[in-house]
Amino acid sequence: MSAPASAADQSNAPAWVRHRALRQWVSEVARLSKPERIHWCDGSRAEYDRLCAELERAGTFIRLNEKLRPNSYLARSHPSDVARMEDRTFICSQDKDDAGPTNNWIAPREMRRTLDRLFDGCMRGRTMYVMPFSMGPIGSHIAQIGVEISDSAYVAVNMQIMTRMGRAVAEWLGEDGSFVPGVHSVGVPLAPGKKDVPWPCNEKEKWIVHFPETREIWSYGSGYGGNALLGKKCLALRIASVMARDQGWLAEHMLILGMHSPAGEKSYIAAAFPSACGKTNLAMLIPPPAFKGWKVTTIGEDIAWIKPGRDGRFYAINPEYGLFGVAPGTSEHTNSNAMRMLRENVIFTNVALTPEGDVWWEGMTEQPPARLIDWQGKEWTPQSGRLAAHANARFTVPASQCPSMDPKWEDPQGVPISAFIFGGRRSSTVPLVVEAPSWEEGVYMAATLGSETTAAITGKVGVVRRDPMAMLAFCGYNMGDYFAHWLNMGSTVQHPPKIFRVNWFRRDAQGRFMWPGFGENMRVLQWVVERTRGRTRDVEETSLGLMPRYEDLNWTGLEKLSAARYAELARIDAAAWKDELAAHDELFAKLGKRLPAALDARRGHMHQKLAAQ
Ligand code: O2Y
Ligand code: MN
Repeated sequence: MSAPASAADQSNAPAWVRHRALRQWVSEVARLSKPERIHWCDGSRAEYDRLCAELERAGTFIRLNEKLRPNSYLARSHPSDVARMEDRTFICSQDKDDAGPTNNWIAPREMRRTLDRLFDGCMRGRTMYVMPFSMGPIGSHIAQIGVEISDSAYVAVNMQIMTRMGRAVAEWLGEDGSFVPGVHSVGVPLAPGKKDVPWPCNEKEKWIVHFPETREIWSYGSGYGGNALLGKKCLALRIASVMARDQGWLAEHMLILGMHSPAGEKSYIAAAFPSACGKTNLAMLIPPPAFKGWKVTTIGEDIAWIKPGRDGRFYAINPEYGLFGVAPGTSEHTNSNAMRMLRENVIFTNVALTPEGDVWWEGMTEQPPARLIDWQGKEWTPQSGRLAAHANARFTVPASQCPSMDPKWEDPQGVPISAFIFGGRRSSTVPLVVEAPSWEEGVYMAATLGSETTAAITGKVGVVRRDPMAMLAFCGYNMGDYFAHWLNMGSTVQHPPKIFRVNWFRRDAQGRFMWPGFGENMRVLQWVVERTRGRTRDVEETSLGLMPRYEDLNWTGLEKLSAARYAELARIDAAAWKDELAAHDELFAKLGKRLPAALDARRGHMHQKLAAQ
């Protein structure tokens, strides 16, 4: 039975929406934003195809060659709307200290006044799409429901790939289920008779706003990725991190992979890396031929929600249903699973178009094609002296198409986690792999994670940015409180995962990468798994933690990586570490009084150990 529509119900909800408060909220947003029509997304294939056809007619989508890339599209964004915007992202807690010094903050009352102004009439002339979605398998005790309202059909089709979205979620919500509301507008009302542009966005104002206490998201002015697909960074990380703090779980910027040994043992690892460190490649790793009988499977490649299980272990799910992955650098050599995943049913954004109607991006092939249309729609040749695809060009694709997906990737109970890995892009200082001797020391390692920036997100290249747990841009509350939460979580389970730090990106004096990376990372992962199973007892105790000796890693098939080279990869340079610790001090000083005393003490301890080295 559907709730009877009251006079105030202007939500245009279909009968399958029985949730009175949801209808009421949609009516309120409609009254404010004044769309021409309201469409409730049912999540069907027919709806997806119809919206894609509309996007094609509007010039937003170019349909790719059906033979080369079936059922796939290319979208080109406005040049001002190409990435997440950290400087326009706000955590509007009541108390500024609850957002903390690493987040942008505006008082909620002031922010709501601004939003009232921005959203008043902002959807005029447009369709308002209402999208009930589930982050995680519908009904999983680890999953959460969100409802996004957006005036962008591009967002609606991307949300259908990225989340479990539509009628089934509204039905699961029933009459009174709880959900996180998110409102998104491209911020370009259409005057009567005015023709739309292919990528509407507001060139003057962009806002990505979170109210952590009331668990709301408002996004204005951008149609791109994490700014607009509100299930991903906004809900699954910023809002979920607050829920996780309050409810005793973890919402993390982590991939989850499965390690399957020739003896039939399975272990799951969750790993956090800042953006642009090859997370997707690691999540889909193909072991080198020498690792006969080993298999790596994928549960997720960006976000993990992790809860204590009854058996004293942490259990994790991937809350997403698709991937919004970075295209440049993806190739048969770096990630052949991804290349297979991208053969059909893909939305590409800001990649280049070939004369045959297929896509191309830097790194896809060794030789670029002789002619292309670049991401801005201009003629391109290898002599043009500019990128053909934008550095942050993306693909949106169903996770189910990834050949390495684990049979348990949709298990509502999640998978048990044996190890956490934290890694960054560091050309010096940080050794290949270090195991933390204790949970507390692991939290210190994770909290002080640093990574060199790349052009894709910041525009600046090679500057070390502290990115605690790879959550700097995604933690919805005070980073000091987040560290305290991590410290506490270690004692909520009997068997907390071991914690490791890795660095695949160390360079030699000539500036060349010293570690081959990609599939060869399997050598480190195997050691990690063996450590979690208590197999390799002999390790080197160093001032940074426990490290494998050369003979502890499996070098079969990579004998050219000599013991001397490994020694360089594992070297602890005391002078560099002095500077590194000074950078940790700077981060901790910034966090001030909310920094847990245990981490401050750890820092003192490390100073002593390194000085004694
Ligand atoms: O620019 C964007 O909106 C994408 S950022 C992104 C997308 C997928 C996964 N991770 C990230 C990230 O920045 O961590
Ligand atoms: Mn990410």
